[in-house]
Amino acid sequence: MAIRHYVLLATDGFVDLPTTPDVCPNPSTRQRTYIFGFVGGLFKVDDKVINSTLDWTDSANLPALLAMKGTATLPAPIIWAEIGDHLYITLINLGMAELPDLLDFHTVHLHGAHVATQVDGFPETSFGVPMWMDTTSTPPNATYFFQPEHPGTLMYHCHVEASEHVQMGMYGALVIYPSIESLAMAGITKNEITKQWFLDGKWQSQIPGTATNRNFAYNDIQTFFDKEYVMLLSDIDSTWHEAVRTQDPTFNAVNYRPNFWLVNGRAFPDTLLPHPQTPSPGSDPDLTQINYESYVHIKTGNKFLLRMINLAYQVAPWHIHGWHFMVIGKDSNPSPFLAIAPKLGLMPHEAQEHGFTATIGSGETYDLLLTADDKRSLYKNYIINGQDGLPSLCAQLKALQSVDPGAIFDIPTEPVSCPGPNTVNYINICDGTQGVDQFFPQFYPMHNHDDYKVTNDGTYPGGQLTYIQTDAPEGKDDCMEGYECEDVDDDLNGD
Ligand SMILES: [Cu+2]
Repeated sequence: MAIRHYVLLATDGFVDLPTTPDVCPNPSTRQRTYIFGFVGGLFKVDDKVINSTLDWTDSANLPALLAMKGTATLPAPIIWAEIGDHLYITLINLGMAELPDLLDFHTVHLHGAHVATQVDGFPETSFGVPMWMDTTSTPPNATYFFQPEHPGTLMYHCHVEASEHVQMGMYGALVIYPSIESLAMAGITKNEITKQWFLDGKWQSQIPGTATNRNFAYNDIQTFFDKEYVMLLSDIDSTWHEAVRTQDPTFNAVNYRPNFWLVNGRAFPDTLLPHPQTPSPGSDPDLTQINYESYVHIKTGNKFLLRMINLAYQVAPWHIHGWHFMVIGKDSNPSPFLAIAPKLGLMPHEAQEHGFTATIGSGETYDLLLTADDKRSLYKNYIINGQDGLPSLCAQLKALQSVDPGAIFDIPTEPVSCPGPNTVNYINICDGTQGVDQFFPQFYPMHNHDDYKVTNDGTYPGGQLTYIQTDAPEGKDDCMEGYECEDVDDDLNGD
């Protein structure tokens, strides 16, 4: 159990949205869009100060806090905690750099949290935090408190004039992990000496010794994941944003017509770039636990969790290529099938909710678990050698390339560095220039299946689209015949 204390500062800022599909777009082609948002982040964990600048009670910090006015980010910082933690969020209202006369209150509503109404952040039934006017003294503030009882994926947003403040960008992800204690109550334990995980005393060899309680989405052994990604969806009507910036009273919110669709605050192709809010590696694990990266990068065999959050004003049919997902939770409740299947003696694939498109309404969250199954046993022979009288796909691609070199697309590999990102295409991979396997990496898109939302103001591709890069299985890069290598893993079933 920890006391985790965040400080959020409400203010405004701008985002530069891409208008072309170039992976490293020219700054001159970007559309500058006005936003509201929160800055700040984790202040303290117990007595350990993470970011001393956020100590608003220290008058020496007042200039630095004031300098954050106008620096709003999209989305707001991720907030996370574990079951049993005391989560505190102090809100300070910096006011708007662009609109100094806008004296709106702000709040923090922890969407989906079982909190008392006093700290629910709905101003009409509680309170708002007024703007910091006398900047020679410490800012007015209020501290919200949340005692998380259930793991899961939630969100937070300002609830003042929510139609406008949410659209303007005052939102972020809220993630609650199981604790060691909550896992133990579900029979899930780890021997810290042998680094083995157990369920009701039975060794779970599929869970690596490096896993922690934060590799589980819920208090259920089936919710283990190797990697996790937040996919926070939102949309923007840039006409509305401009009307707020110019304080044009003629804009009517019921005429909402979005023209940009975002994943973690960015539209494709920015979704492939390193997220500006990700701390540098090696910094405090309290800061690096989870981030807003949206280019999913995994190894074959990994289990990866997509924490889908919809803060858009439109329903998002989220479609994932490559594999079917398993719905392990919705709105921070574990899927009932997780408990039912073992009782009926069924395997997960026999009694779980699976799919390839999740329809996510505004204010909903879904926890989608995927396993990057190895496709080599079914597909590699055809692609490399040809089969059933058909020539290899590699030979077909070379024929296409000779007709039009542009027909073979260069795919930016993660992490994408600009300018001059590394790219591969399937001619390179067929030629074995990516290692001896001739099959990896693989790339799968995932996107909003209202495909006009895979545009930036009508220009395709853009919007709510990102990729999953899948590399060869761990430690088997030099494995010539992949499916034979997989058999080695299958021997480790722990029985
Ligand atoms: Cu607000």
